[in-house]
Amino acid sequence: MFAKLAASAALRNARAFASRAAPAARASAMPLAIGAGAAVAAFAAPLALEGPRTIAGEYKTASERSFVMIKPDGTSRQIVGKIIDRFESRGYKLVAIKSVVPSEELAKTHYKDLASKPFYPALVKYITSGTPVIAMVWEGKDIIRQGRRMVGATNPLEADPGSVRGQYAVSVGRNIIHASDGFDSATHEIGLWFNESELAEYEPAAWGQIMADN
Ligand code: IDP
Ligand code: MG
Repeated sequence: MFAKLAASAALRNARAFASRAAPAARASAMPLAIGAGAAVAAFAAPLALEGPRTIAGEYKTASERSFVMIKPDGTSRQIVGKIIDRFESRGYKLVAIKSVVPSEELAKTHYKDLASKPFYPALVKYITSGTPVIAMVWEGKDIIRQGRRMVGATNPLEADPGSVRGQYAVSVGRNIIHASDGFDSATHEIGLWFNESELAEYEPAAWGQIMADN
């Protein structure tokens, strides 16, 4: 019952977001919230979004958004700031951030496409170990593709040495970080981990310079 209510609330939120033509006209920006054990409000993700703009912004524009998560090993190793710095320094916009100790239901939903894999039970156990993950939404031009490049290949052995996994990880089972692998998954994952009211709408000082095409 709760899941159904949460799903319809999340869907309503996402649709309301999708229907907004002018993001600048949106109501007051929400403050960024970070706090251990923050509750995750929407367990069931809004999937059936309409129009080009979803909770993940608009693909291939400066409003594109990706879900990026520092996994428990990244938090435990105290490299959260270093990882955030890479995205911030590159010029991407931090739209939302919170510390979450994921429930089993949330972890299983997030990784549901991998449910048949032999490593799935261990993966869920690792994500729900009790050490928080840092759930984030980053925004900007090509953030989905660029985010994947910055994160590096799934197996750190194949990750570019300049990537997060290439610099900080050695094992595929402890690869530090997650980033959405496409616009559909970004829409699904942002909707799963965040309510629309948690996503800030603001313009960083150098945004126009950084996102300019000419
Ligand atoms: P991704 O995180 O690069 O998108 P996926 O294939 O979606 O990679 O796998 C999700 C996560 O599952 C990986 O980041 C890693 O934590 C874990 N994983 C993937 N393949 C393996 C494996 O072969 N052994 C153990 N864990 C794995
Ligand atoms: Mg993946």
